[in-house]
Amino acid sequence: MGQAFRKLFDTFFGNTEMRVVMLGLDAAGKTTILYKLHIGEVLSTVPTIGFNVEKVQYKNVVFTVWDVGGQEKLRPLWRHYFNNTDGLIYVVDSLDRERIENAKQEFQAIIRDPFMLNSIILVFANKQDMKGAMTPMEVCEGLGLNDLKNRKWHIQGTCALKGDGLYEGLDWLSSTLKELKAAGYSSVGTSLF
Ligand SMILES: Nc1nc2c(ncn2[C@@H]2O[C@H](COP(=O)(O)OP(=O)(O)O)[C@@H](O)[C@H]2O)c(=O)[nH]1
Ligand SMILES: [Mg+2]
Repeated sequence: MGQAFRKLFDTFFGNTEMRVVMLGLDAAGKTTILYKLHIGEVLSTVPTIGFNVEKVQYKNVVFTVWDVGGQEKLRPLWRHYFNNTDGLIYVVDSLDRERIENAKQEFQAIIRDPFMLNSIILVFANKQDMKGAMTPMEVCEGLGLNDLKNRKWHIQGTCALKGDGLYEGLDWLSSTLKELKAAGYSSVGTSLF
C-alpha cells in the first residue's frame, strides 16, 4: 500500500510542492489513514496553541492533520496551517449519524475560511466496513456538498483499517491538482490578501 502511494506521489508531483490538510471530528479515522499511507514517519506535536497536530512529509508532499469540533476559539489559529493549502481532506465517521450535523457545521466553517476558498475538497466517507454506516451519498447530503458553488469536490467511501478507497481518493486529489496547476492555477492563501 505504501509503495503504491509513493509511486502515486512521485508520478504526479515530482518536485511540485503540495500541502494537504486532513480534518474531521475526533474518531473519524484520520490518524489511521495517516499511518495507512506509510509515506513517512508521523510526527505528533502538541503545541501551546492547544490542539494536537500530526504531520507527515513525503518529499514535497506535506500532510497536516488535526481534530476539529467544539473549538471555535481555536479557529483563528488554523490559519497558520491553512495558508497555501492545496487540498483539504475531510474525514467523516459514516457510522456516527448522531454527529453528522456537527461534522457538517465544522466542514462548512472550514471551507468558508478565506484561506481555504481555493482548495479542492476530498471527503472520505470512512468506516464503510461497518454495518449501518451511512453511504457516501448520505454523507454527501449530510455535509451539504451538493450546495457548494464553484468548488471542486469529490467524495469517496473508505475503510481506513483496510486501506480501501484511500488510493482512489488521493488519485483524484493529485490528478485534479495536477490539472489545476497545468492550467496556471496558483496556490491559494497569500494571493487573497
Ligand atoms: N471499523 C472501522 N474502524 C475504523 C476505521 N477507521 C478508523 N477506525 C477506528 O476508529 C477509531 C478512531 O480512529 P482514529 O484514526 O484514531 O481517528 P481520528 O481521531 O480521526 O484520528 C479507532 O479505533 C480506529 O481503529 C474504518 O474504516 N473502519
Ligand atoms: Mg487522531
